[in-house]
Amino acid sequence: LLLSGTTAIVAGAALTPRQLLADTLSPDTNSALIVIDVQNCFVPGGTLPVADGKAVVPVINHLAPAFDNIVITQDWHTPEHASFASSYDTKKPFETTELDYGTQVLWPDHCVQGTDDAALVDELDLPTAELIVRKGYHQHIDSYSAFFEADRKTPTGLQGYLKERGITSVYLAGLATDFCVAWTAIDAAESGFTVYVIEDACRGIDLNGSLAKAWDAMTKAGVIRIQSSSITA
Ligand code: VGL
Ligand code: ZN
Repeated sequence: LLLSGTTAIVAGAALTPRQLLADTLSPDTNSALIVIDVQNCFVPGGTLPVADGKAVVPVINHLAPAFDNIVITQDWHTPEHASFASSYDTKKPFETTELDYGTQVLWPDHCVQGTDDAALVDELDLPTAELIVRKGYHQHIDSYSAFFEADRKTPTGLQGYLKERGITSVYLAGLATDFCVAWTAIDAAESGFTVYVIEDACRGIDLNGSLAKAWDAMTKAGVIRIQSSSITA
């Protein structure tokens, strides 16, 4: 954050003096809230529960009316997906393996297409959401990011959707901070969007220090860390 008089330059985007002084952000018609993987699998009772994961739901529901544009993502794996430990003879969940595209963390079976585990959390109340992006549906490629799959080459189409609709700023919320939120945030920044991650609208897995590493990588990529209290309609 470079402060020069009354204007701050954040990753190329100028915040107006009003936004700076009032310490608030007002999403405009060129902003979108991206709600990442708030699915039964990632909350307590699911197959890959994130501690306190359900706490993001009321925060996101409260934020939603401030946004003209809302996109939802769903982790959406095939049975026997390459990211499941159970797909390998000798692997246990949270170990890693080497795949064509690099090191892959192996997870418990989770978010299998069409199951109740993969459904959005019931209490999520986003009637105005325009698009649901599903990802991780290629058997041999994982996809934490909502923009590019783990081979870092295969696009999901989300960048085209947002750019074609004139979206320039994205606000991220959901699960998990250190995996799908972080990868989505970094890809969004690299794709030229102004990116805000709403910290209290996210929860992390924190596997071997992954949460601190993710914030570090997001900050280096120019992602802006904010709290939901900064957002006003
Ligand atoms: C996620 C691990 C595996 C996530 C998805 O949504 O953060 N994490 N699949
Ligand atoms: Zn997954």
